[in-house]
Amino acid sequence: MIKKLLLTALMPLLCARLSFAQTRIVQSINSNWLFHKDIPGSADATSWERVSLPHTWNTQDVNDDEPGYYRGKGIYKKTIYIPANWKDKNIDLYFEGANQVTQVFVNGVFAGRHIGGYTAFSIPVSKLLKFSSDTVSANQIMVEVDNSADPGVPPLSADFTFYGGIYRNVFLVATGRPHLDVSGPGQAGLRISTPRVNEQMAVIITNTKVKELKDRSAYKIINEIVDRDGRSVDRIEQKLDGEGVSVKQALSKPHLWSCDDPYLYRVITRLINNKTKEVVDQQTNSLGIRWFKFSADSGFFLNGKHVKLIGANRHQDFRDMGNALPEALQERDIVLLKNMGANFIRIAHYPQAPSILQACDRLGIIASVEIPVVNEINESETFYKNCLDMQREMIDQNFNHPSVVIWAYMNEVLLHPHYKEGSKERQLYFGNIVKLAKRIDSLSKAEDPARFTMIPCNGNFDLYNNTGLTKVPQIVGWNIYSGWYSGGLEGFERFLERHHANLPDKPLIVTEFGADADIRSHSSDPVRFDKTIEYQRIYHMHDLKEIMARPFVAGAAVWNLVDFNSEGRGESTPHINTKGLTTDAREPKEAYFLYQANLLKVPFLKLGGNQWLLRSGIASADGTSMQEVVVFTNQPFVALWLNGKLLKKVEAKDHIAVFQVPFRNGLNYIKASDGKGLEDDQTVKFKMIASDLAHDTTFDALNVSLGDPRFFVDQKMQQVWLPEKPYTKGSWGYLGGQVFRLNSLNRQPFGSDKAIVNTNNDAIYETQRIGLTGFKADVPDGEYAVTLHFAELQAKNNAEKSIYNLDATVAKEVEQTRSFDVQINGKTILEDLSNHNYLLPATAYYSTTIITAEKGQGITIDFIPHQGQAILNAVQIKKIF
Ligand code: GCB
Repeated sequence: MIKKLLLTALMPLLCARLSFAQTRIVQSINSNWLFHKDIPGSADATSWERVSLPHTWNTQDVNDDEPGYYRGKGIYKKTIYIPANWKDKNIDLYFEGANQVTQVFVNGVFAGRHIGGYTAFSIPVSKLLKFSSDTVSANQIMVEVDNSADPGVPPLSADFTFYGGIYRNVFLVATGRPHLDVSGPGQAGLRISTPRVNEQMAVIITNTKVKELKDRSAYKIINEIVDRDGRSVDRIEQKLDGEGVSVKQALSKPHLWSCDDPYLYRVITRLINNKTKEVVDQQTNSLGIRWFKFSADSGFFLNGKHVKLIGANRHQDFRDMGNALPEALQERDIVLLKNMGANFIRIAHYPQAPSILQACDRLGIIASVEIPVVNEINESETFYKNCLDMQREMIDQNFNHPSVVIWAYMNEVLLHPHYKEGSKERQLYFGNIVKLAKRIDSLSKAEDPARFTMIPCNGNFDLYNNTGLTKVPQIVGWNIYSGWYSGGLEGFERFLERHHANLPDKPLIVTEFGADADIRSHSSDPVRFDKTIEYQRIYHMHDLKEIMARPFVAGAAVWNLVDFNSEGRGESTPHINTKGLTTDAREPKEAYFLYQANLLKVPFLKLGGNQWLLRSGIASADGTSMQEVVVFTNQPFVALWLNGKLLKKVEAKDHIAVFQVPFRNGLNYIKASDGKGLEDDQTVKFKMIASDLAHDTTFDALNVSLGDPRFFVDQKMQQVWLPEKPYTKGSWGYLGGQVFRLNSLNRQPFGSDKAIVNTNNDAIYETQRIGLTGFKADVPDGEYAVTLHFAELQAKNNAEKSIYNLDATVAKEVEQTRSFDVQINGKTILEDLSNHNYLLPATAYYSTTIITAEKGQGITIDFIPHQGQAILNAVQIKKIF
């Protein structure tokens, strides 16, 4: 013991004697690049734009009304200045990621190529650089990146945007000679494993290579493990037997890494010149000591203790930034996850920025990482090779992260079977998928026997079993969307039970479950596909409860932590998949609070409706309007105050306390409290619509979305669109007709999922009333602007299809299905409105008319059909004076 203490005390002194002659230099070269798209013959091809990395060229075009985005080549160039005294160094360019095929040229000479958009790569450039006797010399770097669709490179298709560009950091890495293997700054090139760990001891093995080693007897390795306080806890010197180095160390009573206590040591590997004692090269890696296992019966165990893995998937893009995110925004997502109470992330569908797993290590989030083989494969050796290369690169680059416990591959790979059902080709295709899965799986096990492998499958249980795919990995992941893409919520637990009964030996993770929510849509009667915040909350409440109730479910990851771009999607927020627990700008939705209430160990209380601070409704007899307010909490009781008065105290059920709140016109101050000091408050602006419109001298505006049971809030315009209702005397509403329903799929309670061109308020246009004869509002006398909104939802020509749109069609040509006149207070204001003029498929058309309402006549809108049925998507009545 004394000897050990003495050694520990002396260690800094021993180290202090080492001099750091020519250890590696790692510096980013992100700023001041020039860029252009390489479109032959276009103006873009010659004019250089000044950009900094991370950069993508698709930030704008993924969000416009045009289908598709630029998938082609982009050229980057930059002058780098290399010091004269680097002449004898080994110099690499290290790319953290560029999508998806990258070629690098130095001073006009080809330097290297990398295939795949999501793993890092090093390009050796020493031989191509120019040196002069000046202090520095200019060298030209040119990088050609191509994100064209390529049948040999996964992903072939997926529900996310394949942004092109050098969208992660680029570094110059210079080492002396000889040097430790270089793969990147502070990672890979060196693998640390912990083959034996328990509470008493840990065996730590560091494997690396010494490159360009001429005389092995002249050098040695010193490997040192340093604790969090900077104390050296183990140090070992080792002679070199050759290029390969394997250093074995042991720690007694190691401080274990866990989700609650993510303790990290550092491993410092130094290459020392025996004679001069100089440190020739040095690498530092973090080390988390833990052991884990998955059991098919009882789930996941970390350091011998059961841990239910609950978290989310994460896509890497951000609103208006594409996938080119600075470090701070990468890390912010892991903090978001941690603050949610989560302990798990599925990094899907591709490896992400190094800072993601670094943050997981630091914050104690368990991770699964996977390569981007999604939906389908290409049956070619090139494709197979690229899959295997990606898996190898992914494992190599992320090997040292204690947070990683799973290497995954092939998301929902049987989704696009390419060939006809029952055909031989299809059978062969499935066979090839299974063969490839086996190759990837055995590569993973050979590269890293300590981690588990996983395939995330979609909800077709029989298909994945019958092909034999579920037999290949150690863990089966299921993406289960019961209550969203299929059936009712209860299908979820049936699916889980089915797995357990049929695959009793396979650990199970719910790799995806989720429901879309557009933060502008709300409902007092939420249903599947309505995309309301309330349905998303109900969906997650249900699934989370079922996940928690089953010990055999090792873990689950919500789809998705964040809303993300998927250019091909339509729906109410075109190009955005809104299954996030936050928006693409990371504003939390209610479901995020639901997870906090369920998972956080510290007392938690949060008012829902954070995106519903502008409300509207119809006054009841006492002048108030009753609407639901929910509070998320892990405390037993919640009291709610409205405008300073106690409304009610209720018991929270399943971590939610529900209140009916009588809102009054204007500002409503709401406060929720657990009675023990936890409080949350919000001010809701309520726009009251009088029940007796005719006598409402304060009447201001009425916005109604026809065919729609939801509220739609437009924060920017400060407008709330009310659900439709039939006309009643003294009030307002439609006359006749029915709610538009999709005849083909008939699975939506209302509306269409087409992206509507020419508007940002797609939801308003996606529902409509058809065959109505009129709309009436008994407003007081005055001058009004009446705006009618239309979009043709039924045009028949279906030119473009996307499986990711619930209603999978976008019509290209117009076929005449209807024509009608519109009159307001007896005056024809739209004559022969038809598909041959303004009513174009999935295109917003609106028109405002100024109307004088006098002698108590109010506003009456009549629809007079000539062909087919009249339609109305929305109406706005605004009092001017
Ligand atoms: C899935 C896919 C994921 C999609 C998601 C969805 O099953 O794995 O890539 O984004 O469903 O939202 O449809």
